[in-house]
Amino acid sequence: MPVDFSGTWNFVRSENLEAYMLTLGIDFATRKIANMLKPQKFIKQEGDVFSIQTTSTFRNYSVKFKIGEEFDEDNKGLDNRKCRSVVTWDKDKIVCTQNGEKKNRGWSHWIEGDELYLELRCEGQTSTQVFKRA
Ligand code: ECB
Repeated sequence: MPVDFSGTWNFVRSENLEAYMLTLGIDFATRKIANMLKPQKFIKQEGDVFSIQTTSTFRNYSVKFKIGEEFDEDNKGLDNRKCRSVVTWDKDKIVCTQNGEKKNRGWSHWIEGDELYLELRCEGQTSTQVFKRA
């Protein structure tokens, strides 16, 4: 059975978000707020077409993509940089490469039990977020 990321996922914990945000040049006040958030993820997966909505009390962020198809991403409400992004499968992980001004930028999602993992990468920094099925 192929992995299905669809569902509602509630934030459990994160690691190293501060360092990740620093690499993106997020200002002090925004980092303080962002570090307090417990975002929710709403993922819809239909074959190789995904929509991922991240919501929080502060800001929301949505992205839609098809595996293997490059798309323009504006990161609006995050660091607001524009990227040319593409998501591919790596076994049971989805791996996003965000090509743009920042080197080695991207993220991966995978599932372990009833937990959803998100690894956010930028330059030398990696931040991990863990969510649980609602
Ligand atoms: C949308 C909730 C977080 C809002 C934080 C606001 C400002 C901080 C600015 C930049 C920090 C970068 C990331 C915060 C962490 C996660 C936001 C969504 C990351 C993302 O791109 O998720 C992917 C994979 O699920 C789908 O877009």
